Amino acid sequence: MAEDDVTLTGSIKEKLIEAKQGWARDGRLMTGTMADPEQARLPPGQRLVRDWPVLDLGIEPDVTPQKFRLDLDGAVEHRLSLNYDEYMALPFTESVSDMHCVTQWSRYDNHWKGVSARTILEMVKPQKEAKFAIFHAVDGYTTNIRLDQFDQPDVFLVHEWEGKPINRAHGGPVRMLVPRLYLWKSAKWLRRIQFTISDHPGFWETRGYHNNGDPWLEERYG
Ligand SMILES: Nc1nc2c(c(=O)[nH]1)N[C@H]1C(S)=C(S)[C@@H](COP(=O)(O)O)O[C@H]1N2
Ligand SMILES: [Mo]
Repeated sequence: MAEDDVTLTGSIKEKLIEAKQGWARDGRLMTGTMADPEQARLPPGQRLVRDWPVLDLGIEPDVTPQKFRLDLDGAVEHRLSLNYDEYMALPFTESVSDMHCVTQWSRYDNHWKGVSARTILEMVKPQKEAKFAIFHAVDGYTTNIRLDQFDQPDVFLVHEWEGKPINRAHGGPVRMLVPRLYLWKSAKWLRRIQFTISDHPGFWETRGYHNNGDPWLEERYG
């Protein structure tokens, strides 16, 4: 696996992970309200920030273009394994979307550039039985969404934010962006998208976070 030779710095924030699991158990940050995304741009319990905070498990992999690899596999007709140049040769789309983190910050009007999920789907052609997309990252992080949530016009593999390459702390060179779900569903340092028939709850989903993560339904913990 390519991640074996990627430099990892820092150490896993065990204390932070335990604290967040505790919050999930206690239902911390829950307002108990719901909102309609058509009516309310800011989901319940969220507050706006101007800067983009960094959140991770304490390890920030140094994925250079030379070490970059992206595997698209699982229940698909065409498996693909792309290096950096092959990724950069894919058709790019620009988009603007809001992001919402379960730790209660939201940031509006982020400008992204990347490859749309629908372009990926056209290339790999999931089998009829495929129902989930599982994101795997270089730091070992995983997260899961349903295939119908992946197959949306605002879902992207992104490599630019506000006109600049996404930096290492935010998951560069390439991360996921699933803007209508809490940001923990948007894997940084994307290494693999696995299309599966059965669900595979990921890092936070198996530590008390909600399996779906819709901010307007306040699906923080589940
Ligand atoms: N690979 C990886 N992706 C990840 C994480 C992580 O620890 N590793 N953390 C998730 C969580 S909990 C959040 S809130 C967002 C934070 O993204 P940001 O640091 O760019 O704000 O990344 C998500 N994607
Ligand atoms: Mo998070």
